Amino acid sequence: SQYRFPNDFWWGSAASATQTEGAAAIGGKGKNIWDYWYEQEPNRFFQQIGPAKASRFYEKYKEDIALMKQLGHNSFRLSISWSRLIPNGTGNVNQEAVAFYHQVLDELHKMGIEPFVNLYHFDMPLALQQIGGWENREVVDAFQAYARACFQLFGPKVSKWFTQNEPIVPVEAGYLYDMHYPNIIDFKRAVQVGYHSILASAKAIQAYKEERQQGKIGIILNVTPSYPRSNHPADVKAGKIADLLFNRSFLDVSVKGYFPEELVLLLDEHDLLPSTRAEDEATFSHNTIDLLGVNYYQPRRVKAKESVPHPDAPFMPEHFFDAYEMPGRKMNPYRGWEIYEKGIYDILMNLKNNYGNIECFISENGMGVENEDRFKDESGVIQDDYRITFYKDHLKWVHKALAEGVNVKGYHVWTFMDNWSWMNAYKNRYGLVAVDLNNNAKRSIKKSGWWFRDVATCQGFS
Ligand code: BGP
Repeated sequence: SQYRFPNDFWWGSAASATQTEGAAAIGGKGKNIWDYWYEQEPNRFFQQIGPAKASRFYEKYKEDIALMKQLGHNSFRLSISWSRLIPNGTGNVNQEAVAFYHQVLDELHKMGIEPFVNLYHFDMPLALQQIGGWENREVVDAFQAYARACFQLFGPKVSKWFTQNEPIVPVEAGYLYDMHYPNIIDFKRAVQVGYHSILASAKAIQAYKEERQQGKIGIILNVTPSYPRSNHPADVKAGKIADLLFNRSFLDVSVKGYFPEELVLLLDEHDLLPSTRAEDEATFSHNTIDLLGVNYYQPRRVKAKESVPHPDAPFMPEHFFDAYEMPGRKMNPYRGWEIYEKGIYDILMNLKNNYGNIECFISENGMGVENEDRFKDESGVIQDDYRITFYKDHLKWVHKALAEGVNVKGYHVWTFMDNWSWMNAYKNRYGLVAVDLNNNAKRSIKKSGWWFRDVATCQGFS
C-alpha cells in the first residue's frame, strides 16, 4: 500500500474511565467531581445519561475487548478511575476496583492487546476537590501515593503508563472558562492548578522510578499548534504567548525538565507566578518523561490583540491575543471544530526539531458528529465515510513525519466506542463502534471500525 507503517506500529484507540465505565455507585467507587456535578446539576448536560451509566464498560468490558480485537487493535488506552481505586482520594484501596482492573488488564493481554494505562483523566476525587483540588499541595502528594499504588498493584501487567491526559484542560475548563467543575474564573489560581498538576506528574514519575518499574512512563498532551494570523511581529508575538501558556507550560517541563524562561518572565510580569518550593526544581529536572502522547483535534489560531476588554473584566489569557477565525478554514460540519490535518505534522516536526525527537505517538485524534444515526444504511450500519476521510487525511501527515525521521510509534483514535463527554454527554459521537442508548447500550461496528481493522491489519492503506 502507498501509506505503509512499520510492523510494530501501535494501532488502537483511547478511552477514559469516567466516560465509559458507568457503575459510578457500584463496586465500592467513591465520587469524583463528575459524579457529584451531574447529581447537582443534571440540566447542565445535554442528555439525562451521565457518568453513572455512561457506556457501561464496567459490565461489558469483555465484549468490548473482543470487539477491539476484531477491529485490529494491538493496543488500547484506558484510564484508572482514582475514585474507584481509592474512594476518598487518599487512604484505603478498594479491593473490588483492584479486581476489576486486573480482569480488564488480563482480558486485554489474553487478546494480544497491549494496555496503555493513564492515571488521571479530568477525574478529581470529590473528597480532594473539597480541600481545593490541584490548588492544594496536599493533593500532589495524594496523587503520588495513588500512582505508587497503581504501579505496585498493576506494574507487572503494564509497560506503558501515563500520568495524566491533557492536564491543561482542567486548568482552562475549570479555572478560566467556566466549563468544568469547580467553574472558577481566576487566572492566578489557574496557574497554581497547572503548576501543582504538572508537579504531581513529575512526582508520579519519581514514584515509578523508586518502584523500579520496567516499562515506560509518559504524559498525554494536547499540543495544539498556535498559528498566528500573519508574519506581522504583533501576530507572531500573540502566537508565541498562546503557545507558551497552553503548550509549552506542560510540554517543556515534561520533556526537558524545566519551564521556558519566557513563560516565567511573562507570568512574573503580571503577578501570576504560583507558589513553589525550592526542591521542586530538582523534582522536575530528574523526572522527565520517556514517552509522549499527542492528542490532536484542531489548531489554535490567534492574532494580535485588537479588542479592548471591559475594564471590569477579569484578567485572562486573552489579554495577550484574540482568537482568529481564518477565512476559508475547513470546518467539521457535524460538530463545529476546524479540521486542519497538517497540524498533526507540524506538532510532530516540532517534537523532532525542538524536543530531542522524543519517542511519541498520536494518542487521540478523532471527529465528533451529532445525530449520527442519520447516516445508518438499511442494514443499520453507520456509514461514517467522513470519519474515514478524517483519519486518512491525518494519517497521511503522520506517515510523512515518519518518513522524515520523527520518532512516532503509533496512532490511537478517539475513541473506541461512543462515550459520555464532559460538556456534551452523548451529543457528539466519536466511536469506531456505536452505542445504542435506547437499547441496553448495544454495540455495533461502524463503517470506520471495519476500515480501521483493515488499516491496522495491513499496516497501512492506499
Ligand atoms: C479530549 C479529551 C477526551 C474527549 C475528546 C473529545 O480533549 O481527552 O476526553 O472528550 O477531547 O472532546 P468532546 O468529547 O468534548 O467532543
